[in-house]
Amino acid sequence: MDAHIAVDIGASSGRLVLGRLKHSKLVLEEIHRFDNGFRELDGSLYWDIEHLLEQIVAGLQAAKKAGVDSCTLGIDTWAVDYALVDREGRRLREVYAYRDRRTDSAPAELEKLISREALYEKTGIQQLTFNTIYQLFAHDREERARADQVLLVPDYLYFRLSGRRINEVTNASTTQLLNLQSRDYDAELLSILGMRREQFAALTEPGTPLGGLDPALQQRYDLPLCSLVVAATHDTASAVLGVPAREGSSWAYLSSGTWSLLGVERDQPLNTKETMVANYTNEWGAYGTYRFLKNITGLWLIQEVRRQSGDRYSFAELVQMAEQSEPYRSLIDCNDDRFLNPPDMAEEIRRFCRDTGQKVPESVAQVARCIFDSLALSYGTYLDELESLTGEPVEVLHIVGGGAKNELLCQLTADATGREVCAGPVESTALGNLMVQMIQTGVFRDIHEARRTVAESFEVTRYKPGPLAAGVKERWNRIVKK
Ligand code: LFR
Repeated sequence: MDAHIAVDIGASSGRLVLGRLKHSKLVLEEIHRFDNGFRELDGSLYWDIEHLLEQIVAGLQAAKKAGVDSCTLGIDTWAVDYALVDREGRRLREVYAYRDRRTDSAPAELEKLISREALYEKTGIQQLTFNTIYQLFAHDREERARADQVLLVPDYLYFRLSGRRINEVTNASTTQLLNLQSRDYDAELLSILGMRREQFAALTEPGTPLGGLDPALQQRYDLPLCSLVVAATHDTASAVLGVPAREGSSWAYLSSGTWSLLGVERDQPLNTKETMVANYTNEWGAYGTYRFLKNITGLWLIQEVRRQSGDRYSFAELVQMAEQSEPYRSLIDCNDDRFLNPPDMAEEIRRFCRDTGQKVPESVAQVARCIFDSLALSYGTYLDELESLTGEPVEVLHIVGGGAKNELLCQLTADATGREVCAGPVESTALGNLMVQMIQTGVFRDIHEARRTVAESFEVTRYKPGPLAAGVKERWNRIVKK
């Protein structure tokens, strides 16, 4: 089988990408792209999961039209969100979106039942109000008890395509319910939630073959013959696999999309008191790795400014406008909770600047500039922190994902981190998804060979650090919460 398809769905868009090895190079072709986003229904935020399924089917039909008769298929999406299904596999309700505010008080409530320290010691997962543990804790009790199984979003999509139920591990770790020692769901945490182990499926490693599509689906829609392979279903896990890093070099990654995930790949978790206080996570990776990283509110800031201005400007235009705007005029603490899902992002940014006694960004250009400057400065702060927590120097920062094509942000990042930035590939998530399929089918021997091939197949752009304007770091340190 020489055709491989990655279904890669992020918070704002999804795509089906066809990957093939041609003359020792990995060649990608986007065969279908669609919008994604959550919407409000009766005061709650939900994803339109049926829309995603329809789009996967439409993408597979497009692949067939393009001449793909048989292929392997892997799926990745964002993390933490879940479907509850009954014994027959019927969904009990729409899938909540993680920015829904029903979990605001959940961390404090749960802390009455288990301390933050104990929770972190067991799981090594950073505290984010939307982790599945908090979402399940805040979920309607009766419905939670009635659920036959909890399937995270990509698990659910695999289930709907094949009828098979799994909990893939890279994503399952973001539930904050897995125990690092036993490498399974933690019995105490489940009992705090009033849940049973059987309500979760078997933990399944990336690279596990899952058989074919549901035959009824395949015939009804005239789809290619697909062999499903379990991808690293958490998009960030796939994105990190797709980093074209050289073996033995000291590198960190920044997976830059709706979120900015800044971290290093390790073969052991690091869950000390210090890493807990600094709120770093140890998400499980493919092939025995851990992603030691921090979530930084990423391009979501600019995506929301754009959306709320009625999509008046393209992203490229916003970057261009920001480029011509005064640098470091106003700065925001990107990880302040107020930016999680405000009704008006530009207004919230202005309010932050007002509250912290700074010049207020008035024009869209000034708001965009404030976002890019602040993101870059965040990366600088957290990269230094990361180095000191791991005790290992980072020489190169690989930026992958959509943010890698934002030249302004890449240069600002090189300046703010004082490190060489290697930007690209943009499609690292789809690549990571494909790499697992290609390792499973024997195209690549292992992840090292796959990464070497990615490095040889895609151009990266290098940015050398320049000097930071005087006084910027001091101003930044004053406004950012530690
Ligand atoms: C990125 C991502 C992050 C996760 C967030 C919510 O798309 O998967 O890794 O923390 O979305 O699921």
